[in-house]
Amino acid sequence: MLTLYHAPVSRSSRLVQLVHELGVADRVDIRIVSVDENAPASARSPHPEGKVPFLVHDGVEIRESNAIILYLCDLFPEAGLGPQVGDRDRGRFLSWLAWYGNVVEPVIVTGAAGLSHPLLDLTFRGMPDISARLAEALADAPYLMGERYTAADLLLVSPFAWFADALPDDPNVRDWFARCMDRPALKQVAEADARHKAKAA
Ligand SMILES: N[C@@H](CCC(=O)N[C@@H](CS)C(=O)NCC(=O)O)C(=O)O
Repeated sequence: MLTLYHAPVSRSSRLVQLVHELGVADRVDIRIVSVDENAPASARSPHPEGKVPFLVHDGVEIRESNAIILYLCDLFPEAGLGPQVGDRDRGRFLSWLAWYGNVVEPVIVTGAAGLSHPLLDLTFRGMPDISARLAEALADAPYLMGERYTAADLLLVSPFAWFADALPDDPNVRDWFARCMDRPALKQVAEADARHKAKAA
């Protein structure tokens, strides 16, 4: 049994999108939880830090968006949203997922917080390098892995939906952003999230 703990309009929205993109919405129990620390414990995510997304598969707990994405893409390979072991593209796919967590989120979050320090630049580089990596990948292809949309696109596009000002000023990157934002599964999740928010208000 698969249970995904989700708080509407949060980092877990992209995991709900993935469930729809994979075509397995009927196989995943999506439980709406609160990440408000004042909410009663029974309404909060069972994640050890109270966060979302959080996936539980037959009692096995999986944390962190990129780990959950990889786990689901491996569990449901038929959808072709992530190259599998043995595929030459697997390494590139894993690199995008890890780069997101190890570099992109820290750079975008520290930038939004107005923080700067030489050690941050040394460790993570910064937006110019992120822009260059994306522009390079998208110069000759519509998606990060080439001709096909994959979960790497789903993940890497997500911070720019929150921080539109951070979107690189490159026409191919902007076209990629528009293509990824136009996914029916993304619209479906946005509508469902808005309904939950309205009900909770
Ligand atoms: N690196 C984690 C971040 C998860 C995260 O911080 N989620 C936020 C929601 S956007 C959360 O649950 N915040 C509540 C809290 O920190 O207690 C991931 O990508 O899964």
